[in-house]
Amino acid sequence: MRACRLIGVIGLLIALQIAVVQAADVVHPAPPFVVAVAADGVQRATITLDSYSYTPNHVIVEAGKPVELTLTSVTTITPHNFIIKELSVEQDVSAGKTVIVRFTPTQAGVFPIYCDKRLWPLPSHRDKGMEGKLEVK
Ligand SMILES: [Cu+2]
Repeated sequence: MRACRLIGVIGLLIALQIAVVQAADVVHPAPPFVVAVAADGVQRATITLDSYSYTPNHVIVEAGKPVELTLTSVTTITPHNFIIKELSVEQDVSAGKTVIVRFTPTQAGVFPIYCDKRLWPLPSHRDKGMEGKLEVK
């Protein structure tokens, strides 16, 4: 009887443990980053490029005001790029380098951001999750 009870308690503990691990695995997407408009009217933000991510990966800006994004790569070898096809933005960012891209979105919408680099025959960086979105309001 006692052994049964012990086994029951152990079973419960294991179930709790599994529940805790599963809760930790739930992905909580980072909230979108709303870019502030500076006194000079420019919307400035910094995006960190790593293998294989953009941080933040969801950026919100206003239409009709210039956007200035500082792209900082924190990789040591792997080159990346930053593409927003619909806005004709295509910028290479070498490993460990920082570059600035400037553009002015004219219409509202949600535009994909991605890195199309790939080491053939491996999947592209975008396929490995290196993508985000620019939301224009
Ligand atoms: Cu890349």
